[in-house]
Amino acid sequence: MLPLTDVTVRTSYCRICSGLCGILVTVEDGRVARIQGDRDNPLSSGFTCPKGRHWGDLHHAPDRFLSSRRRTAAGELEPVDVGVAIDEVATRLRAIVDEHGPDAVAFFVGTQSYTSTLTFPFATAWQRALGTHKYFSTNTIDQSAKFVAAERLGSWRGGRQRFEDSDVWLLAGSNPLVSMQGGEVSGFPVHGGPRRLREAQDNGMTFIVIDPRRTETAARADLHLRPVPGTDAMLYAGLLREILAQGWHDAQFCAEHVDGLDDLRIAVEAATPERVEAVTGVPADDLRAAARAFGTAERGMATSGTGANMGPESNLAEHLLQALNVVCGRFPRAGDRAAGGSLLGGPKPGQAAVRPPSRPWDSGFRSRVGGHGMLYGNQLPTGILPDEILQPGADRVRALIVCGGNPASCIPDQARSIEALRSLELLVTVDPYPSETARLADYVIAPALGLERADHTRPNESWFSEDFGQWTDAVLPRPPGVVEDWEFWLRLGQAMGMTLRIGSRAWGPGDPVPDAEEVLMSFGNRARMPLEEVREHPHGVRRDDLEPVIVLPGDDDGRFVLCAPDVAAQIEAMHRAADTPPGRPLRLIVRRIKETMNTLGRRVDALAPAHNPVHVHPDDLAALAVSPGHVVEIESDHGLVRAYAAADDTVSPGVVSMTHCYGDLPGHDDDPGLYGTNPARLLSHTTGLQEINAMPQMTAVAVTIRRA
Ligand SMILES: Nc1nc2c(c(=O)[nH]1)N[C@H]1C(S)=C(S)[C@@H](COP(=O)(O)OP(=O)(O)OC[C@H]3O[C@@H](n4cnc5c(=O)[nH]c(N)nc54)[C@H](O)[C@@H]3O)O[C@H]1N2
Ligand SMILES: Nc1nc2c(c(=O)[nH]1)N[C@H]1C(S)=C(S)[C@@H](COP(=O)(O)OP(=O)(O)OC[C@H]3O[C@@H](n4cnc5c(=O)[nH]c(N)nc54)[C@H](O)[C@@H]3O)O[C@H]1N2
Ligand code: SF4
Ligand SMILES: [Mo]
Repeated sequence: MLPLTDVTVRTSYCRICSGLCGILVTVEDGRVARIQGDRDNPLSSGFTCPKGRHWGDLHHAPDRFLSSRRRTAAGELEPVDVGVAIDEVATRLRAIVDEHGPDAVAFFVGTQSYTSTLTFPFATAWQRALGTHKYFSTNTIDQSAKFVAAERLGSWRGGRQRFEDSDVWLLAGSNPLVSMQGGEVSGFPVHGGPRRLREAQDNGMTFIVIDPRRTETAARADLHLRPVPGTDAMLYAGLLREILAQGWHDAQFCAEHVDGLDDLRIAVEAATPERVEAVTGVPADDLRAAARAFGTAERGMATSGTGANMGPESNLAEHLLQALNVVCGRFPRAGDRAAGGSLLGGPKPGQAAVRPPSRPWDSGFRSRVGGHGMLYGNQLPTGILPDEILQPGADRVRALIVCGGNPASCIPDQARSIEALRSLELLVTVDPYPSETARLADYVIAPALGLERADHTRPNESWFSEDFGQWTDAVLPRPPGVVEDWEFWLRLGQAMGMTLRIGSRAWGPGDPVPDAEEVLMSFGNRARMPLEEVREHPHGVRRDDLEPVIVLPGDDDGRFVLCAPDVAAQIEAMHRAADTPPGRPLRLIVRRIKETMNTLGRRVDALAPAHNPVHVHPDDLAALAVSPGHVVEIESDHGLVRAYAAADDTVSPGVVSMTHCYGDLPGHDDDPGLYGTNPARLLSHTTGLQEINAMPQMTAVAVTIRRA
C-alpha cells in the first residue's frame, strides 16, 4: 500500500518582520514543504523575501527547543515540563521579590514579540501586577530618540502626512527597501515600497535620501546626500538654517503653533552651507538643493531610521530633523486624510493640534543607575540594563525574564553584557533556539512559533497605507511541549499568585487559561469590520470603500518648543565638537541584510551568509593592502573583532559597514568563518550614552582596520 500523505495549501502571513507578507504555506504531513508569496494578498501582492520563504526551515530547525529546559547542577540544559518550569521560576521570583522588592526583577522584550497581538498586553499586564519598574526592550537600543524628540519638541496630534500625497520626502538613515521599516516609524510605505515610490516620483515627488551608503533605497533617490557618518545633526542644522534664511518656512503655522523660532535661528546660524560641507562632506550646493526641494514643497516630511538615531548625537539629530517638519508645518491639517490603516482597531482620526512636550522623565521614578526617568510610560533604557545588574544597590536586578529577544548578542559591549547576564541569580528566556541568551539561561521556555499560532493584524495597522486586515489560523499543529508567549506571561503571573488585568478582563490564580482565539477575537471589539467577517477573507481584506479617517480640527492650544535650553546647549556643543579631529581613520556604520532579522536566520544554511563580512570601499582596501576575503582586525576605542573583508563601492571611502547580531558567545567564535562577527563588541554601554534615554552610539563608530 502506498503511504498516505496529507498535503494542504494554507493561507497565512509572515510574522518575522513588519512586512507581514501574505504567504501560501504548503503543509505536508504537518510540516512546511514550501512557502510562496500570496498574490491574492492585497497588502503584499505576492511579495516575500528570502526569510519568509525559509520560515519553514526556522520552524523545523534541528536545534529548535520543542520542550522547555532547566539548567542542571552540571550545567546542562535538561528538558522539563513547561508547567514545572513555570512553577519553579515563580517560586524563585517570589523569593527574590519578598526579600528585595519587585524592582529586583526585570524583563526584556525583543523584536520577535512585535508582530504578535497578545504578547505585549500580557507581558505588560504581568509588569503592572508585579509593580516592577525594570522593563527593558529593544526600543531603547533602536530609535528612542524619536520619543525624546517628541517629548522635548512636542508632536502633532493628527499624526504624519501621507507619503502617497506628498511632493517631497526626506528619508535619513533608513533603507526600507531591505528593512521593510516605515509606516509609523518613517512614513515610508512598508508595502509595495518600490512601486509606490516610483508612482510618487512619476507624480512629481522629490525623494531625498541622507545616507553614507548608496543603499538599495538611496539608489532610487532624486537627491542623495552622503554625509560623513555621525554628522547628521550638523547637516540638519544646515538645512534648517538655509530654509529659515530663504524664508521657505511656514510663517503662519509657526505663529500659530511654534515657540522658539528665533532661538533656533540663532542656534543654527553658524551652520552655513560652507561650514556644513567642511564638517559633513556634503557639497554646499547639494545642501542648498535639498533645502530648496524640501522648503519649497507643499507637502511631505523629513523622517528617519536607525542610521540617524544611533549616532553620537542621536537625540539632537532627531530633534533637528523633526524641527524641519515643524518650521515647514508638514503635518496633516483638519480635513486631511489621516495616515495609517484602520480596520481592526478603531479609527484614530487625531486632531490638527500640537501635543506639547511633557518631558515625563523629569518626574516620577528614577533609576539608581544614571538617574533615568521612565520612557514610553513604563520602560527604562536598555543602555543601563547591564549596570542595573552589575552595580550593587538596594534595587539591583537579580532576576531577568527575556521574551523574543537576545540581549546576550544585541546590547553594545557584548562581553560586559554577558558578564551581567552571568551574574544574575535567575535568567529565564522564552526562545525557540539555543540563542546566546538561552545558552546562559537557568530556564528556557520553548514557545510556539508563528505558523503554530492564530493571530491578526490589529496591532500593526499604523504600518499600513490602507485600511487592511487579516486573520490567520494556526497552519501547523502546535508541538505538544510548547506554549504561546502570552500564555507564558499569564501562567507565570498566576503561579506567582498575581491577577493579570487587561481592559475589563482579569485572570487570577486558578482561573483557566483562556483560549487564544477567544482572546484574539476580543481584541477586535472596536473594529470597523467585524473580525468574524475579516476571517471570511483568508488572503486578508482591503477596504477602500470605507469612509477615510479624517483629521479633526484641533481644540488645544499646545505649542511646539523648538529650542529649549538643553537643546540649545546641545547645538552649541555640536558646533564645538565638529572641530575635534576624529581619533581613528574609518567610520563603521549599521547595515541590514535581507537574509537575517537581527539574530534570526543567521544559522539557517540555505538562507544567510555564514559569516558577517566588513564592507570596505575598494580604494580603502587597496590602501590597507587587503584583498577581499582576507581576515582583518577591526579596532574601536572599546574592543577588537576579526572579520572577513569584502569590497563594496556602495560605501564612501572612509566608511565601512557591517550588519549586527552575528557571532557567538565570546571565546567560541575567534574564527570569524565559524559564526561570523558581532560588531556589538566594538560598542560601549558605559561611555558616550545619550542623556535622558541612555542610548549608546551604535553607528559612525571610529575604527581602525588592519590585516590580521
Ligand atoms: N532584513 C532585515 N530587516 C529588518 C531588520 C533586520 O535585521 N533584517 N531589523 C529590523 C529592525 S530591528 C529595525 S530597527 C529596522 C531598521 O530599519 P532601518 O532603519 O531602515 O535599518 P537599515 O536598513 O540598517 O538602514 C539604516 C541606514 O542608515 C545608514 N546609516 C548608518 N550610519 C548613518 C549615519 O551616521 N547617518 C545617516 N544619515 N545614515 C546612516 C546605513 O547606511 C543604512 O542604510 O529594520 C527591521 N527590519
Ligand atoms: N551593533 C548593532 N547592534 C544592534 C543593532 C545594530 O544595528 N547594530 N540594532 C539594534 C536593534 S534596532 C534591535 S531591535 C536589536 C534586536 O535585538 P533582539 O530583538 O534582542 O534580537 P533578535 O535577534 O531579533 O532576538 C530575537 C530572539 O527571539 C527568538 N525568537 C524567534 N521567534 C520567536 C518566537 O516566536 N517567540 C519568542 N519568544 N522568541 C522567538 C530568536 O531566537 C532570538 O533569540 O538589536 C540592536 N543591536
Ligand atoms: S521577513 Fe520577508 S517575507 Fe516575512 S514579513 Fe518580512 S519581508 Fe515579508
Ligand atoms: Mo530594531
